[in-house]
Amino acid sequence: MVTAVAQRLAAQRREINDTLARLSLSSENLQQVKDKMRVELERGLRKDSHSTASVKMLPSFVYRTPNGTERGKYLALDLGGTNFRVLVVKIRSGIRKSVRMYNKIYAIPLEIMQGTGEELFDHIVQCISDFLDYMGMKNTRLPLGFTFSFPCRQTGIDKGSLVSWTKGFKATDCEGNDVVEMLREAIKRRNEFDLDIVAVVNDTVGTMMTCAYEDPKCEIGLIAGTGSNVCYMEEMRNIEMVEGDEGQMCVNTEWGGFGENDCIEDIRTRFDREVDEGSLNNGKQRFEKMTSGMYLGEIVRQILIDLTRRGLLFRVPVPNREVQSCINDHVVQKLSDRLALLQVRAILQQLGLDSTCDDSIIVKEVCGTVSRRAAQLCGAGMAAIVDKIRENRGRNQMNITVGVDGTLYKLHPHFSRILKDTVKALAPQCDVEFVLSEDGSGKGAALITAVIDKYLYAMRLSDETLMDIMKRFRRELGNGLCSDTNPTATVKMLPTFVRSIPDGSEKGDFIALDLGGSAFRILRVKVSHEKKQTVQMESQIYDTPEDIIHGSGTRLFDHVAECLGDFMEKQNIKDKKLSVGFTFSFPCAQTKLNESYLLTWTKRFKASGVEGMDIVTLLNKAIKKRGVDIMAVVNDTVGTMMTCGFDDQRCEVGIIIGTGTNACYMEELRHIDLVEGDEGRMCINTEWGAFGDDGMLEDIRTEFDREIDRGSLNPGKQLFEKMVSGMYIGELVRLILVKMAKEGFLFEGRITPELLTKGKFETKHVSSIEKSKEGLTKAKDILGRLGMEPSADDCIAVQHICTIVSHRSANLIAATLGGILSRLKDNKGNPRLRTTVGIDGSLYKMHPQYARRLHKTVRRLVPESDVRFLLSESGSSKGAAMVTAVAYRLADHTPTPSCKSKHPMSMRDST
Ligand code: 0WK
Ligand code: 0WK
Ligand code: BGC
Ligand code: BGC
Repeated sequence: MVTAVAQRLAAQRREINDTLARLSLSSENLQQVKDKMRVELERGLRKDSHSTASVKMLPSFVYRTPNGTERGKYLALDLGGTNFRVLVVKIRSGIRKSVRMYNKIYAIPLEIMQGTGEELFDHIVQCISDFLDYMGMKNTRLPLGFTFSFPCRQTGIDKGSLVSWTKGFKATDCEGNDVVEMLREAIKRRNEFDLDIVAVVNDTVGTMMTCAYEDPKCEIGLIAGTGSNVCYMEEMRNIEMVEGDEGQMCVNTEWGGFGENDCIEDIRTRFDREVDEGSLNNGKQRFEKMTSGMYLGEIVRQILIDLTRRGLLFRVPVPNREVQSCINDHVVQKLSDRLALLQVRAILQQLGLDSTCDDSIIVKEVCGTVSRRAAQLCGAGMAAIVDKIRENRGRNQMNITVGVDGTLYKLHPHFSRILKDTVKALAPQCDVEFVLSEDGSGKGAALITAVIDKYLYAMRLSDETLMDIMKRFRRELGNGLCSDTNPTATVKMLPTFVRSIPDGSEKGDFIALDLGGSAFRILRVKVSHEKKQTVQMESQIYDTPEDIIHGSGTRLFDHVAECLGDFMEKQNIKDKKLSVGFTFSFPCAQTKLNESYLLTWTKRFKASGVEGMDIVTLLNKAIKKRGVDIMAVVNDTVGTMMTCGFDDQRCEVGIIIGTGTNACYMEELRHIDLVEGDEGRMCINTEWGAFGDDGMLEDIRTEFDREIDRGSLNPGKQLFEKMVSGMYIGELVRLILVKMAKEGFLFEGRITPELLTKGKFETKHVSSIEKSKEGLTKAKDILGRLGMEPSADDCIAVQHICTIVSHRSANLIAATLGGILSRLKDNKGNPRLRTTVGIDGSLYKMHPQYARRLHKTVRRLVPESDVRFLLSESGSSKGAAMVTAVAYRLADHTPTPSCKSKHPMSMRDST
């Protein structure tokens, strides 16, 4: 009897051992797995075999690990592990180097994981909204790093299309789509806040960055959690899917797919195949299904069912599904632990399984075997990677650190040790240290955002900062208007003596000169009054060669006079006595419509002997009574406002965003101390280009802004203009490109003399590079013409930099315009302001996104206003003619009480 029982038990034992033996891997097996993994790594990197490789080796566009100089405040999302987390991360650099984080965990219900893509991303945005509310940060526009723990084919740091869902996710209409775009669209749909998604990273990459922040030797990221994956720093020369051979890039291996080409069928068991068949993505992620937390429990369950069916376990009959739903990786972890058998039985009890002591031993053994195999397989895979890195560097010995995260690694009692032992055994020439990531990959995502943003961070201005700039500017408006503070005010608030916008009664035949923008134009403007008021214009553009605008004032005005002579010749109006409206786009202290003293040159002009002089006198001297009469001098902003006022009576603000930048608006006369009188309004030329000349913007000016100023014709002046206007934006981008190239972030560190030459990278280049469709090709062409050979990702980075610089310009102008709009609203004492802003200038007109961004930010900063932006189709000269017509009418007929200037200049004799 005893012998029969013992024999039966021994036979059963043998059967169980046989079953478990198939899950036990010998060192030969593991060596083979390592070798096969190595082959698949290489195949994934090579162009010719990439598409069929089971290990996809996806470029991450992360070129280096943190170096402690990162700083700033970032939002981060962490999607794809057990928990979905939203985080805010504050990074300090230098002596106070630190990272402080606050996060909130949100559930992703199954119906969302497996619903539509739109529902999933709306859910994500809802969680962000809740988090921002909770943190009181709804109006803060922070850069965001998005940890998206699924295989993504990236074409840039902020562009990545989902290859296929893994783990428990299966949302529709996502695979093949850009996950950053899907998130952006969801944010737009919610229309509650705005975020700058700067980077999308895999959780392995985020984990590597998080650990590398503490340990610079960390160049590998491992996730052993719900899913399983690794990334590492590969040599660019080996990554054939990305251009460039210099330096390194982090590659997301997606080793979970290892074996999808049947290369590990020899070690896959029927239990593995059953788990695969029962999964959401049959045939996919075969390696993951043998190694990660989501599946270990399932493998154990399959084995227990098999053993039960064969009468080797739980001799009491147990319904399959029962066993299915209750064994998951947590159970496996518990059961593999040093738990006393009683406790194992207790757990099985909880799962509704009556078990004997033998059963518990067998269950514990099965769990141990399954998780041991998982750890060994990961160890074999890791050994392949560390050995590849060692060989990449041609070293015999190598120390390296692996940053690790994931519940399986963290919680399983033996997993990490077995993995480490396997690596040691299979890669003896590598001394591999495993560092557990304390803070998850969200921190890493923020660090990546910071790395990218290291140079650009300071250029990203949150709404809070913009609001603050708006307030500062608003104060400067007041200082400029008040006679006590005007002398020290940076925003000079220059009276223009234009008292109203066109009222439709203007008429006459005028000559308009338009000097100071990118083109010097002379126009003939006929304002007639048949049925309705119409304006006819003929114009001609004349050169303003460098030697003229940098020569003497006499030569400059003689040049203007010559051009005028030539124009009048061509117009056959030599003998006609015409009034001239002179658009002179520089800061002038006007004492009356046709007496205007140049305060200082700006933009490209630097003619001597003009600053402090009345330019009408200078021009008159040059034209020597050519039968023309200069009736009015206007700033181009004023001309633009008048031109737009001709079509829209509500227009009371004029803005130029061109070579230079400036704004004017209709101010209440009672507020203009520098002009007598309190009735009515007068147009004020703010000269906002000089905002910050007193150091008021030092907190937002960057090293690049300082470099621009140092290299300019007028250092220390027009500091605001130098941060935002067309004359400088191209140069700002060039300086950033040179800096990032010098630091090896771009162009593999190579810089041509052309790119090192000031002014070679123009603002028109920025505009064309930001064109969504052909922008990247343009970048290649433009840089190619500067002798550069940019890689595809260089072009993406260049486009990104152009976007940041031009976006800052639009945001800053929105803030100063916001200051004017809020003043206009207060002047009118209305709860809501309805007004029109006339606008002109090549940057605003040519740049593909500029206008949209400006309008959007104005709406956010000044919500209590309805602003219509009216583009001036015909330039400021029509407006100048309008002013001249008004001046002419006033000069002729009833003298309205002209307001006398109290400007110190007016005290001078205007001879
Ligand atoms: C924590 C990381 C997250 C990653 C997760 C993986 O912050 O990005 O996806 O670990 O571990 P799991 O939660 O899947 O066990
Ligand atoms: C066109 C206006 C002119 C103004 C110019 C500014 O007619 O008065 O100076 O726009 O734009 P920019 O040519 O500097 O881009
Ligand atoms: C995904 C990887 C991810 C890993 C760990 C896998 O299913 O494909 O992108 O890194 O899980 O979360
Ligand atoms: C000048 C302004 C002008 C603006 C736009 C600035 O440099 O100071 O007077 O309105 O450029 O052309």
